[in-house]
Amino acid sequence: MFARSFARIARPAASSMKARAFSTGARASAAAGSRMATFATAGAIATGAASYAYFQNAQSPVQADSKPIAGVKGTFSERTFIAVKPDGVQRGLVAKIIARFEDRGYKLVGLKAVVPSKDLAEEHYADLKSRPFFGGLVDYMTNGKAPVVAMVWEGKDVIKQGRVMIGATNPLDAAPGTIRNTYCQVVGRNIVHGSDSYESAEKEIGLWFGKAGELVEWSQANSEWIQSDN
Ligand code: DAT
Ligand code: MG
Repeated sequence: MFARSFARIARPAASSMKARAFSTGARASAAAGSRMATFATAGAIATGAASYAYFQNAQSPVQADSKPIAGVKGTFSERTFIAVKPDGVQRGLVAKIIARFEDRGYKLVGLKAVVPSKDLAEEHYADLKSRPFFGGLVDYMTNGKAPVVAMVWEGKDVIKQGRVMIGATNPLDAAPGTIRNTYCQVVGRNIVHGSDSYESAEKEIGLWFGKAGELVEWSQANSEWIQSDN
Protein backbone atom coordinates (compact mmCIF):
# COMPACT_ATOMS: atom_id res chain seq x y z
CA MET A 1 0.00 0.00 0.00
CA PHE A 2 1.24 3.47 -0.66
CA ALA A 3 0.28 6.77 0.80
CA ARG A 4 -2.88 7.42 -1.13
CA SER A 5 -3.19 10.85 0.35
CA PHE A 6 0.13 11.75 -1.20
CA ALA A 7 -0.90 10.35 -4.54
CA ARG A 8 -4.04 12.41 -4.46
CA ILE A 9 -2.04 15.55 -3.80
CA ALA A 10 0.71 14.74 -6.22
CA ARG A 11 -1.19 13.73 -9.30
CA PRO A 12 -4.17 15.19 -11.02
CA ALA A 13 -7.27 13.08 -11.53
CA ALA A 14 -6.80 10.69 -14.40
CA SER A 15 -10.11 11.73 -15.86
CA SER A 16 -9.09 15.34 -16.33
CA MET A 17 -5.71 14.62 -17.75
CA LYS A 18 -6.06 16.21 -21.18
CA ALA A 19 -4.74 19.55 -20.18
CA ARG A 20 -2.82 18.61 -17.13
CA ALA A 21 -1.89 21.47 -14.89
CA PHE A 22 0.41 20.71 -12.04
CA SER A 23 0.24 22.03 -8.59
CA THR A 24 2.89 19.81 -7.21
CA GLY A 25 4.08 20.93 -3.85
CA ALA A 26 4.61 17.37 -2.74
CA ARG A 27 6.15 16.31 -6.00
CA ALA A 28 8.44 19.31 -6.10
CA SER A 29 9.64 18.62 -2.58
CA ALA A 30 10.20 14.98 -3.43
CA ALA A 31 12.36 16.02 -6.32
CA ALA A 32 14.15 18.73 -4.36
CA GLY A 33 17.81 17.99 -3.96
CA SER A 34 17.81 15.45 -6.74
CA ARG A 35 20.59 15.64 -9.21
CA MET A 36 19.00 14.82 -12.49
CA ALA A 37 20.33 14.30 -15.96
CA THR A 38 17.24 14.14 -18.07
CA PHE A 39 17.48 12.40 -21.39
CA ALA A 40 13.80 12.62 -22.14
CA THR A 41 13.17 14.51 -25.30
CA ALA A 42 10.65 17.34 -25.31
CA GLY A 43 11.73 18.15 -21.78
CA ALA A 44 10.13 21.46 -21.17
CA ILE A 45 11.87 23.53 -18.54
CA ALA A 46 8.88 24.73 -16.68
CA THR A 47 8.65 28.21 -15.34
CA GLY A 48 6.41 29.20 -12.51
CA ALA A 49 5.98 27.13 -9.42
CA ALA A 50 2.27 26.49 -9.60
CA SER A 51 1.48 25.42 -13.10
CA TYR A 52 3.21 23.90 -16.08
CA ALA A 53 1.88 24.07 -19.59
CA TYR A 54 2.50 21.19 -21.89
CA PHE A 55 5.15 21.60 -24.51
CA GLN A 56 3.26 21.46 -27.76
CA ASN A 57 5.24 21.91 -30.92
CA ALA A 58 3.25 21.43 -34.08
CA GLN A 59 6.50 21.05 -36.04
CA SER A 60 7.63 18.13 -33.98
CA PRO A 61 6.54 14.56 -34.64
CA VAL A 62 7.05 13.90 -30.95
CA GLN A 63 4.31 15.27 -28.76
CA ALA A 64 4.56 16.09 -25.13
CA ASP A 65 2.46 13.74 -23.14
CA SER A 66 -1.28 14.19 -22.75
CA LYS A 67 -2.43 10.82 -21.43
CA PRO A 68 -3.36 9.77 -17.93
CA ILE A 69 -0.03 9.42 -16.24
CA ALA A 70 -0.15 5.61 -16.18
CA GLY A 71 -2.13 5.35 -19.41
CA VAL A 72 -5.34 3.39 -19.57
CA LYS A 73 -5.21 0.10 -17.74
CA GLY A 74 -5.65 -2.95 -19.94
CA THR A 75 -4.93 -1.11 -23.18
CA PHE A 76 -1.81 -0.57 -25.25
CA SER A 77 -1.41 2.76 -23.47
CA GLU A 78 -0.91 1.18 -20.05
CA ARG A 79 2.33 2.33 -18.43
CA THR A 80 4.65 1.15 -15.74
CA PHE A 81 7.58 2.62 -13.87
CA ILE A 82 10.75 0.58 -14.28
CA ALA A 83 14.05 1.58 -12.71
CA VAL A 84 17.53 0.17 -12.94
CA LYS A 85 18.75 0.61 -9.40
CA PRO A 86 22.31 1.77 -8.57
CA ASP A 87 23.73 -1.77 -8.46
CA GLY A 88 22.39 -2.45 -11.95
CA VAL A 89 23.92 0.79 -13.21
CA GLN A 90 27.29 0.07 -11.53
CA ARG A 91 27.32 -3.37 -13.06
CA GLY A 92 26.71 -2.05 -16.55
CA LEU A 93 23.38 -3.79 -17.00
CA VAL A 94 21.27 -0.82 -18.11
CA ALA A 95 21.33 -1.72 -21.80
CA LYS A 96 20.45 -5.35 -21.12
CA ILE A 97 17.44 -4.37 -19.04
CA ILE A 98 16.26 -1.85 -21.61
CA ALA A 99 16.70 -4.48 -24.31
CA ARG A 100 14.32 -6.86 -22.53
CA PHE A 101 11.52 -4.30 -22.72
CA GLU A 102 12.38 -3.15 -26.24
CA ASP A 103 12.58 -6.73 -27.46
CA ARG A 104 9.12 -7.40 -26.05
CA GLY A 105 7.81 -4.56 -28.19
CA TYR A 106 7.13 -2.19 -25.34
CA LYS A 107 7.53 1.53 -25.94
CA LEU A 108 9.90 3.75 -23.97
CA VAL A 109 8.13 7.02 -23.09
CA GLY A 110 10.38 8.32 -20.30
CA LEU A 111 14.04 7.92 -19.39
CA LYS A 112 16.49 9.69 -17.12
CA ALA A 113 19.44 9.08 -14.83
CA VAL A 114 18.85 10.51 -11.40
CA VAL A 115 20.31 10.41 -7.92
CA PRO A 116 17.04 10.68 -6.01
CA SER A 117 16.65 12.81 -2.95
CA LYS A 118 16.02 11.07 0.35
CA ASP A 119 12.44 12.41 0.27
CA LEU A 120 11.84 10.87 -3.14
CA ALA A 121 13.29 7.48 -2.18
CA GLU A 122 11.38 7.42 1.10
CA GLU A 123 8.13 8.25 -0.66
CA HIS A 124 8.81 5.71 -3.39
CA TYR A 125 9.29 2.98 -0.75
CA ALA A 126 6.80 4.40 1.77
CA ASP A 127 5.08 1.02 2.15
CA LEU A 128 8.32 -0.42 3.55
CA LYS A 129 8.93 2.33 6.11
CA SER A 130 8.58 0.03 9.12
CA ARG A 131 10.91 -2.67 7.78
CA PRO A 132 14.36 -3.04 9.35
CA PHE A 133 16.13 -2.67 6.00
CA PHE A 134 14.37 0.61 5.12
CA GLY A 135 17.26 2.90 6.12
CA GLY A 136 19.78 0.84 4.19
CA LEU A 137 17.49 0.65 1.20
CA VAL A 138 17.06 4.42 1.08
CA ASP A 139 20.80 4.99 1.51
CA TYR A 140 21.64 2.57 -1.30
CA MET A 141 19.20 4.34 -3.61
CA THR A 142 20.33 7.87 -2.72
CA ASN A 143 24.04 7.84 -1.84
CA GLY A 144 25.12 8.80 -5.33
CA LYS A 145 27.60 5.97 -5.87
CA ALA A 146 25.58 5.45 -9.02
CA PRO A 147 22.34 6.95 -10.29
CA VAL A 148 19.03 5.25 -10.73
CA VAL A 149 18.03 4.92 -14.38
CA ALA A 150 14.33 5.69 -14.25
CA MET A 151 12.03 4.70 -17.08
CA VAL A 152 8.42 4.58 -18.12
CA TRP A 153 7.41 1.78 -20.48
CA GLU A 154 4.11 1.53 -22.30
CA GLY A 155 2.20 -1.41 -23.75
CA LYS A 156 -0.36 -4.13 -23.23
CA ASP A 157 -0.43 -5.45 -19.66
CA VAL A 158 2.99 -3.88 -19.15
CA ILE A 159 2.57 -3.50 -15.38
CA LYS A 160 2.02 -7.20 -14.73
CA GLN A 161 4.30 -8.34 -17.54
CA GLY A 162 7.06 -6.06 -16.27
CA ARG A 163 6.88 -7.77 -12.89
CA VAL A 164 6.96 -11.19 -14.54
CA MET A 165 9.99 -10.19 -16.61
CA ILE A 166 11.77 -8.86 -13.52
CA GLY A 167 11.05 -11.91 -11.35
CA ALA A 168 10.54 -12.42 -7.63
CA THR A 169 11.87 -9.89 -5.13
CA ASN A 170 14.32 -12.47 -3.79
CA PRO A 171 16.47 -13.48 -6.77
CA LEU A 172 16.80 -16.97 -5.33
CA ASP A 173 13.05 -17.37 -5.88
CA ALA A 174 13.05 -15.76 -9.32
CA ALA A 175 12.14 -17.97 -12.24
CA PRO A 176 14.82 -18.86 -14.77
CA GLY A 177 15.02 -16.33 -17.56
CA THR A 178 13.80 -13.44 -15.45
CA ILE A 179 16.06 -10.43 -14.96
CA ARG A 180 16.66 -11.11 -11.28
CA ASN A 181 17.31 -14.80 -11.84
CA THR A 182 19.73 -14.01 -14.62
CA TYR A 183 21.74 -11.31 -12.88
CA CYS A 184 21.21 -11.37 -9.11
CA GLN A 185 21.86 -13.37 -5.94
CA VAL A 186 20.44 -11.36 -3.02
CA VAL A 187 17.31 -9.34 -2.30
CA GLY A 188 19.29 -6.25 -1.27
CA ARG A 189 20.92 -6.01 -4.70
CA ASN A 190 18.21 -7.10 -7.09
CA ILE A 191 19.07 -4.37 -9.65
CA VAL A 192 15.65 -3.40 -10.90
CA HIS A 193 12.31 -2.02 -9.77
CA GLY A 194 8.91 -2.39 -11.39
CA SER A 195 5.49 -1.05 -10.36
CA ASP A 196 3.37 -3.79 -8.79
CA SER A 197 -0.11 -2.41 -9.67
CA TYR A 198 -1.83 0.30 -11.69
CA GLU A 199 -2.11 2.41 -8.54
CA SER A 200 1.61 2.00 -7.84
CA ALA A 201 2.40 2.93 -11.44
CA GLU A 202 0.35 6.12 -11.10
CA LYS A 203 2.12 7.01 -7.89
CA GLU A 204 5.62 6.13 -9.07
CA ILE A 205 5.41 7.74 -12.52
CA GLY A 206 4.07 10.85 -10.79
CA LEU A 207 6.95 10.86 -8.34
CA TRP A 208 9.75 10.32 -10.84
CA PHE A 209 8.28 11.90 -13.99
CA GLY A 210 5.72 14.29 -12.59
CA LYS A 211 6.85 17.43 -14.34
CA ALA A 212 5.30 18.41 -17.63
CA GLY A 213 7.24 17.36 -20.67
CA GLU A 214 9.09 14.47 -19.03
CA LEU A 215 7.03 11.84 -20.80
CA VAL A 216 6.85 11.68 -24.57
CA GLU A 217 3.97 10.50 -26.70
CA TRP A 218 5.14 8.96 -29.96
CA SER A 219 4.05 6.29 -32.42
CA GLN A 220 5.96 3.09 -32.96
CA ALA A 221 6.34 2.62 -36.70
CA ASN A 222 6.04 -1.14 -36.25
CA SER A 223 3.09 -1.07 -33.85
CA GLU A 224 0.85 -2.92 -36.33
CA TRP A 225 3.33 -5.79 -36.31
CA ILE A 226 3.28 -5.93 -32.51
CA GLN A 227 -0.35 -5.24 -31.70
CA SER A 228 -2.57 -6.76 -34.39
CA ASP A 229 -4.80 -9.75 -33.74
CA ASN A 230 -5.96 -11.99 -36.54
P1 DAT B 1 9.92 -5.47 -5.21
O1 DAT B 1 11.14 -4.66 -5.52
O2 DAT B 1 10.00 -6.84 -5.85
O3 DAT B 1 8.64 -4.77 -5.52
P2 DAT B 1 9.38 -4.94 -2.42
O4 DAT B 1 8.52 -3.83 -2.87
O5 DAT B 1 8.83 -5.90 -1.41
O6 DAT B 1 9.93 -5.79 -3.66
O7 DAT B 1 10.72 -4.36 -1.80
C1 DAT B 1 11.36 -3.27 -2.41
C2 DAT B 1 12.85 -3.47 -2.36
O8 DAT B 1 13.27 -3.50 -1.00
C3 DAT B 1 13.32 -4.80 -2.92
O9 DAT B 1 13.44 -4.79 -4.32
C4 DAT B 1 14.62 -4.96 -2.25
C5 DAT B 1 14.35 -4.38 -0.87
N1 DAT B 1 13.99 -5.45 0.06
C6 DAT B 1 12.81 -6.08 0.15
N2 DAT B 1 12.81 -7.03 1.09
C7 DAT B 1 14.06 -6.99 1.63
C8 DAT B 1 14.73 -7.70 2.66
N3 DAT B 1 14.10 -8.67 3.34
N4 DAT B 1 16.01 -7.38 2.93
C9 DAT B 1 16.64 -6.41 2.26
N5 DAT B 1 16.09 -5.68 1.28
C10 DAT B 1 14.82 -5.96 0.97
MG1 MG C 1 7.69 -3.18 -4.62
